[in-house]
Amino acid sequence: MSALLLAGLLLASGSALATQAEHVHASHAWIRLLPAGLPAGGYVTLRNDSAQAAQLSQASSPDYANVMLHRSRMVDGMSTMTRVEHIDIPAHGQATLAPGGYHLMLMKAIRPPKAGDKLKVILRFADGSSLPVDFLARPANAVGPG
Ligand SMILES: [Cu+2]
Repeated sequence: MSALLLAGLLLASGSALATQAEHVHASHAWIRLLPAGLPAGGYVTLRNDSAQAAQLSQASSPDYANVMLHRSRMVDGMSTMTRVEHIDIPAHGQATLAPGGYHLMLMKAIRPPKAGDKLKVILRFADGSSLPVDFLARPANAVGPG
């Protein structure tokens, strides 16, 4: 087998084995800070450029003791939120984490963050791969990434 052919085979198998984290691209990542140590909401758009669905299964941050995946929804006219096990990112599609829907719930800040800070969140996918993302901290009255 020629060296060139071998290199081609290795490249082909490499792309087939690409992790979910390599296929998912994060944008518009921001955190809404709330006063008095209340949990902060983390929001981000996750775009999947793969032909395979990806699944966000966990998140953590060096700046918060605990990060959970949550979903807000209206039940009988009241906004409630529940913990979810995972958030699907369809093949060639995206998942939008935004106020009123899916979000990261960041609890117990290790140092009190302030607006303008960049906070690192590590997103972990169903295949075990992980993607570090910088989130911009915004004040309580913010409605978007600014
Ligand atoms: Cu929540």
